[in-house]
Amino acid sequence: MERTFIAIKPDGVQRGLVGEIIGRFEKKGFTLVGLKALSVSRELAEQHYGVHKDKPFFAGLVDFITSGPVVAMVWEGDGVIASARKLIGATNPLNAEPGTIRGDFGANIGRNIIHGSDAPETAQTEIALWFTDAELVSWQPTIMPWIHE
Ligand code: IDP
Ligand code: MG
Repeated sequence: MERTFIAIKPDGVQRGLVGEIIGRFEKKGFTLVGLKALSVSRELAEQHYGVHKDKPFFAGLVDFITSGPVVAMVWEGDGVIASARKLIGATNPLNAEPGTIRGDFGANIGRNIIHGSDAPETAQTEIALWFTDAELVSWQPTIMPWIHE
């Protein structure tokens, strides 16, 4: 079963959006298999955003993600990687559709509330970067036959 890495960034946590965001993934029918709140080290931030290290916004991005608590999660489900990106919305919240998390709650590209893996390879790398195997729980919600045929 496919898994993706999702992180509520410090702006989402500070603004009290943790419950709202988790609720959207739950109600969609995905399964929560990992969850923790943490202070992100600069080392973890720089590794996580390594692909952007030459971008002009990299330093600000690392400063921001290390500036307050982050809620890191792993969600499981058929097609969850691409579907989570749709639930999250466009990178710039001003371009994100209403009904998406960034579209409903964001107003600035540097404060876009949430991260989601963009492809199977990045999902695998990011899950391994943020979670140990022991922190992930494999389980089958009993309601699953009503969510997935
Ligand atoms: P994504 O989060 O939608 O995958 P990426 O292009 O991977 O977007 O960029 C990673 C993060 O870097 C974004 O979520 C956003 O926080 C930040 N970012 C991207 N582009 C800009 C920019 O032009 N200015 C400031 N921050 C940016
Ligand atoms: Mg990205």
